[in-house]
Amino acid sequence: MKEFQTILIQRAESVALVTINRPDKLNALNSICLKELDEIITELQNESGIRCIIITGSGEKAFIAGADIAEMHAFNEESAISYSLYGQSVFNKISNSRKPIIAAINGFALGGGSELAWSCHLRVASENAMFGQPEILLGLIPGFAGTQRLPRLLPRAVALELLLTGARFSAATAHKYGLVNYCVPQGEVLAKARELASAIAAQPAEIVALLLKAFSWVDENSLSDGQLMESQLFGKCFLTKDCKEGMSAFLEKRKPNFTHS
Ligand code: CO8
Repeated sequence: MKEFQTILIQRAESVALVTINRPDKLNALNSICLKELDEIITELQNESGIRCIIITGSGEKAFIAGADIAEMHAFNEESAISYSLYGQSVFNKISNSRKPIIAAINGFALGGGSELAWSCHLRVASENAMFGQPEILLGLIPGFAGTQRLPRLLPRAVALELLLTGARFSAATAHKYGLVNYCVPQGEVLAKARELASAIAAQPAEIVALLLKAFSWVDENSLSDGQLMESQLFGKCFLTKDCKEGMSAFLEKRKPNFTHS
């Protein structure tokens, strides 16, 4: 298996743990890191033994403290656009993943770090996590879709205030806004993310993929188009073995034995 420079990968019980590993730079995302994240997400899509993915940051202090400012400092307009487009494509790969991806946010999640968290399907934060889109304070706007995803997750005025002021906000506030599913004591974030991942990994994988596909259309389509697409995907459930197994098990008053096929 491929060795990565900036990413650690552990696989256990159908769950892959991807750790952004630049603790001396608070896991800031540089171009190597982004490319490796791109590669590992693609690789994990194709691993039949993996049914859920967790992304976290190395150490107790940071999830990801943003895009690497030292690297961005040398950008011009062209390279900035191209890096932004590439980052967006990697984060889209995360949000369009057919396997659920959980962000385990264990500290600072700033700028690109927040944007990565917003692109995950579910988010678990530790009480010491600190969020924010501080790009404005650096003379920037978000480039990894923060201007687009945050207003889809929050009331618009709240999102705009956060983007305009660059204010940091705590995990408790993120939880109050509904931005994170859970806010847990420091040190327990991975355990909670694993608990959630195990519960999801136990579900029939093909059906989970269909569900994520249906869910991903919420932002892009009208209710009536979304309903049409849902019907198509509902039909596809009946092409899987697990669909028959799930309903047979109910009728036979036994637990389903899903084979993820
Ligand atoms: N980029 C590069 N290096 C970083 C970053 C970063 N985002 N964050 C921290 N570091 C480095 C520091 O430079 C320092 O390195 P060194 O020891 O070599 O000087 C090391 O990590 C430790 O950081 P601090 O000493 O600053 O630690 P503190 O505990 O004092 O502070 C903070 C922690 C508050 C998190 C502080 O480091 C900070 O403010 N970091 C920057 C946060 C930020 O502004 N993030 C947003 C960046 S912009 C962005 O993400 C845009 C995304 C879209 C890009 C689109 C591309 C075109």
